[in-house]
Amino acid sequence: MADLAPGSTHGRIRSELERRITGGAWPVGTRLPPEPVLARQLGVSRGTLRRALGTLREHGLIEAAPRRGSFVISAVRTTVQSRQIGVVVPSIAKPSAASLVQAIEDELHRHGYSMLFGSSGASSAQESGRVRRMLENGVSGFIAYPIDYEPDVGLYAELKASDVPLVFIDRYLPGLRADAVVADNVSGAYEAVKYLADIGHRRIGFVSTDNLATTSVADRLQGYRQALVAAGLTYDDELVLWRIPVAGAGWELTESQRSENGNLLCEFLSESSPTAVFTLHDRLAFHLHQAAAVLGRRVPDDLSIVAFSDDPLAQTLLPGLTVVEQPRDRIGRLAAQLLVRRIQGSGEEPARYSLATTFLLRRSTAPPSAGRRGRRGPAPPKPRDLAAEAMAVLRANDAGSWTKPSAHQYPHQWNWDSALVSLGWALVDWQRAVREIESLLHAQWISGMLPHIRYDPAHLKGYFPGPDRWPNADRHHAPEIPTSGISNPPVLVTAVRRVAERAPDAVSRHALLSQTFPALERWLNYLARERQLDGCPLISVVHPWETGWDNSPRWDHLQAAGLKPRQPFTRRDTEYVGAEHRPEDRDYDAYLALIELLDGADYDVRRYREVSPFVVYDVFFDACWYRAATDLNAIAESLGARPPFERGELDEFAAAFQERHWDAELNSYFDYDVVAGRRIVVPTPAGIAATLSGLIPRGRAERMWTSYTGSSLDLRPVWTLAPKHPAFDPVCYWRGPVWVHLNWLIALGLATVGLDDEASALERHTIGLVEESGFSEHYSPVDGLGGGAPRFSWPAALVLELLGRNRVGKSVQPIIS
Ligand code: 2M8
Repeated sequence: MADLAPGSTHGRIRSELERRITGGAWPVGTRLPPEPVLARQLGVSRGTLRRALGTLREHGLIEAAPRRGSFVISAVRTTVQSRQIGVVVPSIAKPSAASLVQAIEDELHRHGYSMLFGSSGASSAQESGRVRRMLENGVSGFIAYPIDYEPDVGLYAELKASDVPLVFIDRYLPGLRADAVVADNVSGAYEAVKYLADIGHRRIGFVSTDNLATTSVADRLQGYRQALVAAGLTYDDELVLWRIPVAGAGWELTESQRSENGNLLCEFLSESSPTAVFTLHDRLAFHLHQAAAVLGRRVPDDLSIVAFSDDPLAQTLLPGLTVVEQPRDRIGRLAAQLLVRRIQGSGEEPARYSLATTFLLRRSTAPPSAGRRGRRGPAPPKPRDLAAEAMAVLRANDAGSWTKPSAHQYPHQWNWDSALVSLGWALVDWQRAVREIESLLHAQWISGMLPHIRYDPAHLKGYFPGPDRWPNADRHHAPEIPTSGISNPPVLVTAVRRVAERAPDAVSRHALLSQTFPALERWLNYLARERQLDGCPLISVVHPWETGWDNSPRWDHLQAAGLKPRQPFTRRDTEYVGAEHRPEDRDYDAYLALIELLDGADYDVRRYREVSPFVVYDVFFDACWYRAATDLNAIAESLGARPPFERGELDEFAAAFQERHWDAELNSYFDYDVVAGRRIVVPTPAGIAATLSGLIPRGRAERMWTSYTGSSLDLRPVWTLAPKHPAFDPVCYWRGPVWVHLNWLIALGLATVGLDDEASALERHTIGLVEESGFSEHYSPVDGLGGGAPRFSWPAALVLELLGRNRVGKSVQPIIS
């Protein structure tokens, strides 16, 4: 396969030939050596050479004369681009393609472009053949509708790598960062299925073709599952038929396929007895309609049918088919506009556009008749809708490619929030979980540091401090992605591993792991190398916000320094949340002053420690790092790569962890103040949470947990400061309240050391707390009442995660399935 990347063989050959022409070695009029000779001289295949020659032709340097070869016609490269666009679709006969292509062509024409059309059939060989031929003919970019089974991902990756403008339509290739314009398949399917549930159906089926890895199919299935959850129905394999093969290239079915499909559908209707079915597209609805007729079932009296609409067939069926209409005209037009913008050099980040669908209610749906509802016994009990509420919170806080922790109080992307929130998304919309992770990683600094906030430039007024408080940070990250200058507990690696476990298929799993791996490795390496002081392998944490436990009494020693920032400031955090839930002004003075010191040291921890009173080894942060390193090693192994952290390095870290954090007298693990050179002995559950590292022996973990429960009186677990401590405050932020994400992490730790029953009990309790008090930022351990910001993302995501499996660590039964 010809390599198209600039630093690639093709790029090299093209530059070499260009140099000969522009440098005068081949003056205007020179006839180039015949292709086989030139290919041999340059040591490349003829395919690669042709591709390079094609580009030179595009640039106006050479011209091909029939049967005489290629001639140099100019020594100056012209920038005139071809006004032709390549459009490839599986088949023009495919109903979903025809109107898309029409819309694309109209729009391209409006912009002065014309279209070269290719039909990729059902084979990736044909797909890449068509694309390559078009490239040779000098198209300026592509709009591609990838084939249903095993599209040529490598080919499209090559196009991307060579900066050939590319926009996908209808579906996209997971893991490939390219523009894509698709219907909002998840919401469209959700709306249809939710409608069926709302009119009383309890046995709602889904009929699909077998290309579940195709994103449009996966997303419609996802929407189906989400609607079931929202309606309190349980996903039932029996009600999902996905074994129907995609029709051939000409969209035709052979006689035997027709009867085979008919049999499958009849079997499905008789054995699973759905009262309503949502179909992947309307041709399947049409066949289903026929199968129902064969069985003597009437639509909609005995069977309601809704389809995702692909073609005008929907309007011809009697009774008229209720459909989710795809905005095909808008998809085609937007794809063409985007591509033209790309060709004209727009530097926008690649984006995925999901265009809203329209639900068209016709006559193929009706409430289930009493008789049929009774066929499979009584309707399931009215479900609790905690999962639906949780999903609604996530959706409300969804900023597109990341989730705000809460709508007003925290309008940006937070590092450890997003990491944990991706676990919830993974259950309701796996691709969305991947986007959450990707957008976090896009904010990575050149050094590998992954900042604790990725600011949303549209909401800078809503939160203090903004990027202007980290002025020198600008030099360390991509200019268009403003960030803070500190990091967060590295729970992301563990989250990525879990999200990968939930991948819809092996290809997506591999794509997620292989694509995130390098960035995750750089982050852990940054922490292990750039945050080391005095040869100690533990991580130097430079700011209370970096720990995530902002105003925990673990950091009260900072107050002794009486820090004040140079620049004045106005807090915004108490505008939305009562001051009693928030840190004090003097805490903010210290936070801002530390930022000034850190920024002044240009984020170099060694320079910073010279001037700062705050450098700690946070027991929980260190534990998260160790867990992340072992998780990353496991990811590497699953990818067949060499584990990045060697045993020796991990052992050294483990030894330092025990030495600095374990207090044998108090039988617990504590933080360490690097500046004062002593342990910080404050009774919080940070040491218990550190069990997630796998570094704490079971006996010690058990004793810590028993001592915690023993001193917990009747309070809700897990308080963040012992109630006997003078600073205990049940409503103030990190000075006592219970946090759902911390409970989740502690349960993970308990399960890690084998305290499974304790972990389960804590998980159950946590779900109960949310059921009782909603999705709050935190909860009072005294009465369980919610505090801080409302409708918070991580309780929503983690409740979904907890409901979605039986046990931490031994996951696997998603609620939704
Ligand atoms: C809280 O921290 C931010 C600063 O990062 C704030 O108070 O403005 C903490 O609870 C932190 O752990 C959390 O990640 C963040 C967003 O939920 O809020």
